[in-house]
Amino acid sequence: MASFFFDAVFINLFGTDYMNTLLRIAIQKSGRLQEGSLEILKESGLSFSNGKDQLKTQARNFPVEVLFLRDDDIPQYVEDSVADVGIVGENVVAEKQKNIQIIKRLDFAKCRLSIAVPRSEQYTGVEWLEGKNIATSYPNILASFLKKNNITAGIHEISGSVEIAPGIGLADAICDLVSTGSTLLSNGLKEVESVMQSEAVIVANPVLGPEKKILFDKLLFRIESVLKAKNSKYILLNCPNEAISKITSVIPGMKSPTIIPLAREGWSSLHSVVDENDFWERIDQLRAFGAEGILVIPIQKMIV
Ligand code: PRT
Ligand code: ZN
Repeated sequence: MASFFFDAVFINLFGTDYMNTLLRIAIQKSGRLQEGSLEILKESGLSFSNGKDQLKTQARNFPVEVLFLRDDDIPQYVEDSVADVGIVGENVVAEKQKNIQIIKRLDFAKCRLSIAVPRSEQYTGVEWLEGKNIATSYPNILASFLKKNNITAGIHEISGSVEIAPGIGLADAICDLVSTGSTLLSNGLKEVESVMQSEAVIVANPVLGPEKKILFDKLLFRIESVLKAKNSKYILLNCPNEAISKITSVIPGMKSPTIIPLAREGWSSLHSVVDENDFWERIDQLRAFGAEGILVIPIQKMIV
């Protein structure tokens, strides 16, 4: 009975019988990408269990199977079509050089891949690296950075604790991920070159079949709605009627703001959407134009 209902829902939702087609999504099993990956899928309406020792699970309400993997393996699995799509750091995508496409940046797990040297060194510029030994877990990215800068240096590949390499005499410099910079600081290193910026991305196999493509487009549409909502705030304020046009020019909203007259003569309530990034600047302008009683509310989903 439960299974009949499940199949019937798929047939109704997608217009065709998709019960045999599952979109397989690979996400990190545990680590820095796990929480953000689960959050974005769950906020996109997917309901599934994610027990500690689970290798895969099927969503209860969308034809998706989630695979829990090591992040380094995700590009290979997507290239081999073991997974159709995956969520992984741009740094890993660039390093692994697989035949996969970056579809969307996801605005979490932001970091940079940087070169760092001991704080005591007089770093004069990229030419300082000539003839030096650099420890890294990202030999391919580092090699193309050095080539681009016409530097010949030794690349010493290590898989973890890269930051200790100069201290134990293993290398002159390191090339590693940095977010707050505190790991470099506590190991007596300073960041001298930024090699690449990175964040979590959705990657896909470039040749998804037509049924999987439909499922992926549906999921992507939901993910985009979640991301847009995260970057926007719903704003309500009161203003004198003569300020409406100036205020509208500052917060034009999705199409145009909603304006509702207040019981108080000559005043209106104005509702709109404002971009998170220039939020404080806008608020200052609104106050200068006479806006009062400003309320700002998070948006859960945004369908434009
Ligand atoms: O087990 P598995 O192989 O799946 O995980 P992992 O241990 O290889 O990866 P994990 O979970 O550490 O990182 C997964 C991804 O998170 C990376 O590939 C990046 O895309 C992203 N990310 C974002 C980071 C960082 N920020 C980060 N700060 N990955 C690692 N770090 C490390 C960095 O290597 C260094 O040791 O954190 C330290 C620096 O941090 P700060 O804040 O001190 O600068
Ligand atoms: Zn890893």
